[in-house]
Amino acid sequence: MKHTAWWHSAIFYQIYPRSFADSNGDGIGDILGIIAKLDYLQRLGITALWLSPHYPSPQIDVGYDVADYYGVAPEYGTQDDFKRLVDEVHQRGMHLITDLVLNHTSDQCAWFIESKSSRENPKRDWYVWLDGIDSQPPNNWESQFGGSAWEFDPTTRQYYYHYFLKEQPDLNWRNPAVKAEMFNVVRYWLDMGVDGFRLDAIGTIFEDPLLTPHQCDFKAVDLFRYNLSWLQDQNDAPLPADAYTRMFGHQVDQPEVHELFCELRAVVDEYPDRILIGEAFDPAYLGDGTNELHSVFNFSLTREEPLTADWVRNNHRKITQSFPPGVKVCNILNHHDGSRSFTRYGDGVHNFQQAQLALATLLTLPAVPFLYNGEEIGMSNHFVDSLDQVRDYLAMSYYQLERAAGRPHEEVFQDVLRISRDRNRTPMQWANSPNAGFSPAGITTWLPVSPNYAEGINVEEQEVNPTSMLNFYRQMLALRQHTPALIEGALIEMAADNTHAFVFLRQTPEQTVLVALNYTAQPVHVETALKQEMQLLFSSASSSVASSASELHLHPFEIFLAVLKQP
Ligand code: ISL
Ligand code: CA
Repeated sequence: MKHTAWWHSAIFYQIYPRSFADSNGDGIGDILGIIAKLDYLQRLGITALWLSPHYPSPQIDVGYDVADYYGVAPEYGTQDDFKRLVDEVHQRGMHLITDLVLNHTSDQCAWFIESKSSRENPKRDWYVWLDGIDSQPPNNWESQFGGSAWEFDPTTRQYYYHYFLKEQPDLNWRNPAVKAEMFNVVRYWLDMGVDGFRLDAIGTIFEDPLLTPHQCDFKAVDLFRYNLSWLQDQNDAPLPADAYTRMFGHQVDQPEVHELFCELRAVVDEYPDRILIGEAFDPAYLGDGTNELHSVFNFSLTREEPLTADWVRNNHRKITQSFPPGVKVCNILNHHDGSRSFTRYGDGVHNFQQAQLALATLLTLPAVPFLYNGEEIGMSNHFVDSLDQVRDYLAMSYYQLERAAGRPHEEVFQDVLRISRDRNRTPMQWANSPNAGFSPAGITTWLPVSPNYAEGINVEEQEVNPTSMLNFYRQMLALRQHTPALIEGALIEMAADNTHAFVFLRQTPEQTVLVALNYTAQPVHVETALKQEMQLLFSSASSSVASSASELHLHPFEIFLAVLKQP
């Protein structure tokens, strides 16, 4: 019998631990909180979890600044709590992958504190230290979060390199001791039973050893400015498509990463059924399909504007052409870095239906779907009220740069709200009660709770409402898991030039499913040339008028699935 890897048929759910469930009422989510919600997740149809960083951290980048790779953040719980989480997940037949931040540590990590202590310290070379040139940084490289990528250390009078915040110094992966230590970390968590890792920012691990300066007439902060004005429709002078490459090209995607992935894969393969999923969209990271990463994220499916049939179809074609056959890419529309899709894909009138379509898209394409906590109840972006509530230092970095450039507070703060990833990281809304049931009444949660929990955007009320987003998610997840063609079937396009609806078959030797997704507010008529009879699996329209497989009459925003009878 063919052995199908567990993750090929998985539905993943990202838990952002700080915002998921607070068991001890301190305003911060924690591991016991997660354990208490595992039954909820299982009933939702989730089969695997991705946990954002759970390590001790000063939380300058909400855990993506790791201070101790062998520990558990005390505000999240203990090692025993974490072990219990792994056990409880496994007892339910689910899997758990954790986040592994390889590129950088926190500046509070013992390794960096040692490295920084003197030029002679044995760990000096664990990070990227260089002399300045005429009291200037070693070159003009910038941090992706704005400003120079080099920070001067007055004690040892050298600069260290940081691709992200200055509190996130980059490790020197050309030092074998760094690699050995990190592989220890990997074995440590695999020994504890985690089923694999989501590899953070893996394109950034190596930099150009020649330190070639970039040739740009703009700064990293201009990329933020540009994106903001584009979001507000103020700018259609397109940013050159290669702007990010021109800015950061020498700081990312160096060829040595492939050798490293081969070694990392060998470590992970010492254990049965463990996986590596790279936070990157590059088929090259998969090696020959067996020797580097197991999968990467299909970030190019995500977009700022509502999904369209052409967008999804073209993305599917692109994936088919650029990824080796048989590879399972990971599809994702929501995560902790991006604006929530309920807001992003909504036209302001049909957001609910557009969110349902987005889920149907994720669950019917040939890929491994990843969901993000809160999307199952239709959580939307929520802005903080004032600067002191901002927790995302990326946004604060932008704020400081813009203020230093002389722009007024009020104006820059409006930009900060749009940039700040806080908008999509607010606490999970469990109930229509104070603090949305995330924390007890009267507690100040680490980020403000969105007030729309009182308008039905909460788990408790949606549980008992048959037409809620939650029950739609539950129904669609179950449908996918009970329909083998949606998991393993090949995708065959139908009506390939229809600009309103994406219509396709998912087909295995045993089963053929017809999927039709109408991304528009108009009814659509589609002819498919299919001769078979069909049996309805699901329609989001109250009275589906699709009469036969050869002629589909789709309602506005309809999601339609049917099994074709074998001729
Ligand atoms: O969040 C982004 C910009 O808004 C992304 O470009 C992000 O910086 C990039 O995808 C890498 O993200 C990962 O590493 C970062 C961390 O801040 C992100 O939360 C994490 O997903 C540094 O560890
Ligand atoms: Ca807590």
